Amino acid sequence: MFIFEISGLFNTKIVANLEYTMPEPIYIFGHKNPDADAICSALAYEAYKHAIGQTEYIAARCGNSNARIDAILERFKTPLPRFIGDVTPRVGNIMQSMVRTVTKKSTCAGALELIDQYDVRALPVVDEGGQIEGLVSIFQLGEFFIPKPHEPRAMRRVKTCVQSIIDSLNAKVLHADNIDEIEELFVRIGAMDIRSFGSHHKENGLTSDRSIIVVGDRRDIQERCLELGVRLLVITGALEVDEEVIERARESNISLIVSPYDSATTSWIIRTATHIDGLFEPKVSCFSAEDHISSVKRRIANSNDPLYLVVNDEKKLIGVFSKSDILRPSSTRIALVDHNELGQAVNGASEVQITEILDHHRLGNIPTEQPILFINRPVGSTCSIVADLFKTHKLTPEPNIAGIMMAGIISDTLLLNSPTATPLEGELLDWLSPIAGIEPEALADIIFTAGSVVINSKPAEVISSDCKIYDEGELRFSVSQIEELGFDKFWKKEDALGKALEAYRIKEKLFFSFLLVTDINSHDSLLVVAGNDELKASINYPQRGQSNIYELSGIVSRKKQLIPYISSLLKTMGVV
Ligand SMILES: [Mn+2]
Repeated sequence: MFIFEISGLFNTKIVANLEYTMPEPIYIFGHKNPDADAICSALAYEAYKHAIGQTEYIAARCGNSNARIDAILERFKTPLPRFIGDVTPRVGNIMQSMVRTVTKKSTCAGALELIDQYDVRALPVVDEGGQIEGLVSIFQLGEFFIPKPHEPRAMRRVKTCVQSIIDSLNAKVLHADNIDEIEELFVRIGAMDIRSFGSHHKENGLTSDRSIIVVGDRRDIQERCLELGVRLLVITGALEVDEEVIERARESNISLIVSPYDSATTSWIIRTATHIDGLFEPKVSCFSAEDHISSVKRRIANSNDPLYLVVNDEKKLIGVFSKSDILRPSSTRIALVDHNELGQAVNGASEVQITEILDHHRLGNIPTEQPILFINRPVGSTCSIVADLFKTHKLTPEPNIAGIMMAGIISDTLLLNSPTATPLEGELLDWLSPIAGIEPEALADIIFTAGSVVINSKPAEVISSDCKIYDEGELRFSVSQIEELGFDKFWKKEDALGKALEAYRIKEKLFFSFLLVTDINSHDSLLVVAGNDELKASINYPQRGQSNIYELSGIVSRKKQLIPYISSLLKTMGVV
């Protein structure tokens, strides 16, 4: 039998086994363009989950780090969470990597045995290098074996080599010749009288050298076959063959073998020795492991293939899937921290299961199919919520995790100076500070002097570093925020930043884009606006001359001050 495992699948196999014993990871994601709280709360929530025994939760991120995040993680010796830019379910997530395959030289018997043993409806046909050649299904094999009385010749046809017949029958070889050549042969049982045998043979119009004769211990028929010069003589029932007959077979170079089975079984098995070459379907649908499930669903909607093949760039088979695999709900699960709007979530979030949301922002619209854990508290940071979970459950975080939670709190509340800060943040900093071994003020210094985004980044990166996109009815807009020690550096780049903001608005097709530049020292902000004149005219904060910059005295919080202002502004304008 010519069945082999495709090389390179062994690694996948091990992974598959591990996944079977270990639950699949549930990734904890902060929002796109993550800020310190998004990264810190994902790391802290992972630590909390592990502390309560839910080790399948793993922190992740769907955006790049920045100088502030780097400074925090360096101080607390913690690596950045793993980057996963897209969780859209793909073929690679659902395909079966352990695939049984056949080659063109495999026999029907071999294929049927695999189909039966592994309870599959089809087998991929590959070449010696593992490249895909087609698919053989139980329907195609059935077609070959179903009796067609009006085509008696087709029912006796075998396309194979003598070696495959020997293997299928597990036959004893008395004489064999040219056993590897693929031939089209016709099987017949020598059951009739010797007189009719010869004439019947002629009538069929088949040359003797394409005949396989299956016969018991009937010496007269055996000798007649040797005279006629048949291709293969098969003696059944493990019967003894006269030495004289063997000798004559050798002399006439006629292959002679002994089958352990009776004549009916033997002739049936000879037919199953037919090679699947010529029986399989060479036109098959191939997919890449990277293909999105949603697009595959559309592609196969009207197809009834028993199996779909997954190939790599070299056209080598790496997995298979069926229609039911693709229709099963996604097994990918994620938890969201520091956001609850799909527009801000990792790409593909709407196509996977969201198991939990921990947040402190306004409620966006995120429908779920199942009930989920949803904690949304109007507190200063998501790290406050996680730290409070540790505290309430009387769990002491590791010093580095305590420090990371302090960093999220300090960063989001500007060291408790933002109007978003609540009494909870003060209590939590008092609790965490001795565990982490650092004073909040000392940590605030590290965080806020970590480097000016305006100086260290290109204008386009300044806009995208902490940028959130919001949906308000049909309208989409973005609000980016950067925090600086004083506005001096901003004024040097004001023109470039204004242009980058407008470019971003056009690229993302947004109604408007805002950039909130906050001075951590004075707790004031400047607002850079990219949008139409009507919008600009409606903003009732002082404008800097004729520029697109407004002075927002006492405003430091995007979520608690600016977003509510924008909502009322849009209502006043009558656009939502
Ligand atoms: Mn936050």
